[in-house]
Amino acid sequence: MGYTGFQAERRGLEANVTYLVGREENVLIWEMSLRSDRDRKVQIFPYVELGMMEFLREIQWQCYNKHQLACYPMGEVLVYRYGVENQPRPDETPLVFFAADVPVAAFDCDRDSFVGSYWSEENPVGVEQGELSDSVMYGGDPCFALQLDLELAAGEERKVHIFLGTAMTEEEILQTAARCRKADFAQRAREGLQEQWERYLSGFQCTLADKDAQTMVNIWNPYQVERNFQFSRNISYYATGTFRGVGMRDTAQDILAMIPLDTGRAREKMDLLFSQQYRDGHCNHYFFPTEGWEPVTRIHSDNHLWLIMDVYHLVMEEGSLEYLSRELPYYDGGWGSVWEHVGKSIEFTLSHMGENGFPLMLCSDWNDMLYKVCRKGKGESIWTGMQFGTVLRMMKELAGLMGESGVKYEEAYQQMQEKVNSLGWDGAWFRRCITDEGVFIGSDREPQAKIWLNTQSWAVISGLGDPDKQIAAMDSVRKYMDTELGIRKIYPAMEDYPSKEDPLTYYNKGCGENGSVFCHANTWAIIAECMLGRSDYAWKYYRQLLPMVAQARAGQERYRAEPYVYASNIFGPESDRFGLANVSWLTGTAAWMYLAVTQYLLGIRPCWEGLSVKPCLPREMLPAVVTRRFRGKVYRITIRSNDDVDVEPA
Ligand code: IFM
Repeated sequence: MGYTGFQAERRGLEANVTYLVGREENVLIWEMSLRSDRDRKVQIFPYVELGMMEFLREIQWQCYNKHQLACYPMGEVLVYRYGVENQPRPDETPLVFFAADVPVAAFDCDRDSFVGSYWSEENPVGVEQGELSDSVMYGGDPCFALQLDLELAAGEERKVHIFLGTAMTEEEILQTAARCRKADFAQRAREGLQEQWERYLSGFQCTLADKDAQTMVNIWNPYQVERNFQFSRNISYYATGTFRGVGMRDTAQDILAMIPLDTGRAREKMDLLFSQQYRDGHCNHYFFPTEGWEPVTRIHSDNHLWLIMDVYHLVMEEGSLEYLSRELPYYDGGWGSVWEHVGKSIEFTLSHMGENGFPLMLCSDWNDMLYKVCRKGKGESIWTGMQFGTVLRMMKELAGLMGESGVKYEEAYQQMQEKVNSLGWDGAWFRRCITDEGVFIGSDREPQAKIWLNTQSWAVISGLGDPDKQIAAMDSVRKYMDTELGIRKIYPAMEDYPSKEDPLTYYNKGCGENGSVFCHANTWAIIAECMLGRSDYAWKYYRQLLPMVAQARAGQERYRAEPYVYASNIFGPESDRFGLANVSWLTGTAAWMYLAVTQYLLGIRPCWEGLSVKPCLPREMLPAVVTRRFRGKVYRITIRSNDDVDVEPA
């Protein structure tokens, strides 16, 4: 885990390169090993195209900003200095360096000198000529290129290390490069990484009959969880780091899956999120701790409620109320304990109810697209009502543990229950929201977008739906929304709804928010089916979205995403590209899929009294064995059937 390797062989010369970042230094290590079948001279040209720290600057203003760039040698180390005057945090803009642990025969710092005017990186002129020109660059387009001349004896294996790193000063660069060049540095970095991942992944391991599921549970799903947790939606192959920052709702959900694996890291992120909450209980929507930019202050009806889920899960994982008394700042001044913070979340929703008794949508709920139903400030979210119900139950339980009365939470829950089962019920499923004009969206009476997945699954998750309605709603999901590649988010997709002039969405039919298989929302359907005890449906919904299964079923050319990471969505049947997976890596699917399989299908859930084990697996998945770290101990759990489990210290 945590490294990438490439291998090549040509005319008797074998080359392997592994790239990794260890824990000790801010350095990308390139570990290269070479072996030749005969004595020969080999030249290596490690090369890096350097940018301007922010890609937008390079696109918009390269012609001017290039005046502020410098790239030059310091002994055998190359250094890149990016002019910092316009950087958001000038004091934190580092120098970049490039070094090797073998003698450097020559170098280039100027990209034109290395690549050549009108040449390309496919055939750089420096490589063709077999000699770099020792170019320096003060104003222009920078690069790092080294020329390493080696002599290999037949059969000999030679290791070469190259280091691409950052440091604040030239002095620090020299010190870092010296530490990197020590004989065992790369090996220690590799071992450190291995230990780190092993510690993380050993929190939950399973043996399952379904080996695809086992691979996802043991390795790739928690790996994706970690990447999401680390980067929020800030960087990926898709998101660019320019506007998404740390999203309140996204990050609060990412935290849910980090809690069982590393409560320390989860706590740190929770502290950060709570510092974006205002004294009235609402939260900033996105913020930018790395860039230091102003946050996006739009108020959405769901953001502040996700925080309660984090707190509840953390308390149950730790079996301690200690985090509730932690004092944290409010964004608009003052401090409060975490218990006070979450109390404010509840108060905010209670004081922002619409005229039908559901929470005001404000600037949309979980479903981004709904911002259009509430532009006049009157639109209401039935789904947020269900999310509210879910966290009210958590608050009631926490209040009991705190020795306080939970009556106000119970009363609010009952009021919401009454609304959900009357106004919220459409006859065969639950409605989704109410527009400013009082139209119920997600109703059979409407011509399009008649049924929405989230209000069916959350009617079960919140427990708000009457028992017969919960079953009817999830049956409607199966009847109208399920496909062989997952459950659609809405059905039917919208074309000109509510009107051609002002449509609710510009997404094409079957794409993204408009009727794709939205993988994140599928996770809640799995959980809901588990809560209803319907293991066959739950497992079907889980298995059909395993990335390797979806890819195999759709066909590689149709699916076009990695077979080991969850994608945000897959184009639905109403698109002519049904089966095309989009936005893999950074999606709330990772965290919730992890919860769905570990806490609901395998059913291993922390609660105040200890570890509750209530699996919901179909017969063909039995038996299953899990090891789970919990409150400092490791347990081995054998699931022989959903009613026959053994828990013993591992
Ligand atoms: O909930 C959102 C998320 O914040 C960003 N991606 C889409 C989701 C559904 O609209």
